[in-house]
Amino acid sequence: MRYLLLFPFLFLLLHCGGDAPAGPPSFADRATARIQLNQVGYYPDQPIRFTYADTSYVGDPLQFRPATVFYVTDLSGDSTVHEGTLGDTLDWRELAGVVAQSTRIDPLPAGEYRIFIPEVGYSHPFRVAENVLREVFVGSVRGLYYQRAGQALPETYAGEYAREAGHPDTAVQFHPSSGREAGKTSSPGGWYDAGDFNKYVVNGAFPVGQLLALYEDVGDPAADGTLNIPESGNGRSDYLDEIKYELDWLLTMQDADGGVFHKLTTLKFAGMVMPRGATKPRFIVGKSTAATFDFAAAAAQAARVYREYDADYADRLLSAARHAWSWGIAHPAEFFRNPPDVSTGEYGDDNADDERAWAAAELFATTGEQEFYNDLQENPPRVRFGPGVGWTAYMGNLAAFTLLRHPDRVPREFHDRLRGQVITLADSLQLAVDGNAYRQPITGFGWGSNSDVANAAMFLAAAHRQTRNAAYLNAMRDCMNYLLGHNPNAVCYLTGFGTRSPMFIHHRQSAADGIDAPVPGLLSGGPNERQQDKADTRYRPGVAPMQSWADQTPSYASNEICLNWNAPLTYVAGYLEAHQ
Ligand code: G3I
Ligand code: 9MR
Repeated sequence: MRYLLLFPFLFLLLHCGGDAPAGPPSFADRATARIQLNQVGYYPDQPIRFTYADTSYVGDPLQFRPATVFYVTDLSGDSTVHEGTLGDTLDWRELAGVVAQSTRIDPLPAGEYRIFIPEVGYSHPFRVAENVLREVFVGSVRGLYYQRAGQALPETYAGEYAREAGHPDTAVQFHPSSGREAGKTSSPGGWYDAGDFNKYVVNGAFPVGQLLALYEDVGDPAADGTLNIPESGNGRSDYLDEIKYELDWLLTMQDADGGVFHKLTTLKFAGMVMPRGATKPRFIVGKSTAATFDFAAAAAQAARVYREYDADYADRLLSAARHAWSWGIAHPAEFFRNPPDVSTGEYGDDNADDERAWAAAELFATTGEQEFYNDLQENPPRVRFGPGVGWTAYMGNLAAFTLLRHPDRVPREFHDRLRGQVITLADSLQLAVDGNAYRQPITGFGWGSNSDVANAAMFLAAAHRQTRNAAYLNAMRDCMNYLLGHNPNAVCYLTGFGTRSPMFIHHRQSAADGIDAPVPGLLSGGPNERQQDKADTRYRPGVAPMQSWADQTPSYASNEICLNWNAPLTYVAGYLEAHQ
């Protein structure tokens, strides 16, 4: 124990030579990336899991020197509240690029702490508290507010990230691929998709569905006045107010025949400028089966959720959903590909079965009508998970989640079949979390891999809703630990949270606003072993899949932000907050 009283100064001597400077160590430059943990915090009943790893990427992990003892100190590092021995040495080089010791500590009392390992250093601080993810939830929803197109963000709501409006989108040209004669239309509002200024129906409706699922699963997670957005104080849920900003835009993308246009974009990506500075002409491009069914699904789901918020609005949404459904079943194979003169995001998908199942499920849950149930029998939801399943196929899971949410409507045999599929897949995800490096569920890291982790956690929530099995909730918490800092990059991937978070996201406003810190509450895409942006990005040579991430603005393949990456994070944080 005597060692503990001296260790801050011994640590400094060991690592800084000469006389230890007076006073406690300044931690800003003392926290080491070699001790990795959730940099935001843990619930009072949640074990603390941290990993000590050799992250000297260019070094040889086999030179890793295992440590034996660790100490939990208070925030100052001056006093010890717990000590223990580290876990066995694990060879995680193939997936995570490290040799490491992963250690579990029993839950700690509420407070602020650090981990100290002699000869290694201190971890970033972390909290133990009730509602420890509330700020992450609020921040992640506010991240969507910062994505509002066509609206100035005043300082009252956006603080230092206040900006002028860009992209009014009130005179948008029809591209020939839309099927409409040359002309213009008004399609204002909605959220920018990601680091770019474009708006895509597939990736607008999908995150809306995930966000509305949280409302259906836990109730209103952000009541009036809790998000500090312009609608705060209007007597309605701030959460639904914010989502309505996207829904209102989606409604403008429906054609007179019920079909839904695929996207609203410039012909090419804009430069890294502020919204106000991006003035190239914008076009309504394409009209697709996937966009139409995704729109039908989100609108039908919203018709349920907004019923009390605004009955007329709910009726309008349901009518639009029905109209879109009719067009979709009449045009089942209108698959989108960028026209030759368009090079913005594609969100192309040559299989609309998942989107159709999602639309049928939401329309059946909202209306109870046999047509939609019959279609589900012909095209049952495909319950599945894997790297990259996100915007291309996660809709099958959303369909299952919705049908399980309505046992009153769904015949028992169908309900129980879906329930069994969800629980079986959730069990495999939970086992993966228990067995994988850094206790997260994936072994393939593609574009937006952080959303794969969050989507897996959302899937675990669906099984938890059916069984109340705490193991699923614990696995969700492990996924959140990974996203918030328990990873080989030792980074909290949500901008503005934790101690070490992305500073150079691929996000035009953040790159152009003259403010060092990026817009907060945006989830970086995460490690991507394919490195599609390697012509513009300096990845560390030979990095393992889980390390293949670069905090560099040009890295759109690992460090962009995107609506369908924030949405599952929002869901998981909101669900965990509601089930502490
Ligand atoms: O579908 C295959 C799957 O079968 C395979 O197992 C998997 C292996 O990783 O790859 C899957 O295809 C990937 C596809 O996304 C679907 O996940 C492609 O490799 C991958 O290149 C593709 O990346 C997409 C990227 O655009 C390029 O098209 C991302 O998912 C998508 O999030 C991203 O979206 C962009 C928008 O276009 C523009 N706005 C920014 C946004 C985020 O970067
Ligand atoms: O900024 C664009 C980002 O939103 C897309 O996800 C990405 C892939 O489609 O493309 C980015 O734009 C880059 C383009 O693809 C290549 N030249 C540089 C552009 C800005 O980084």
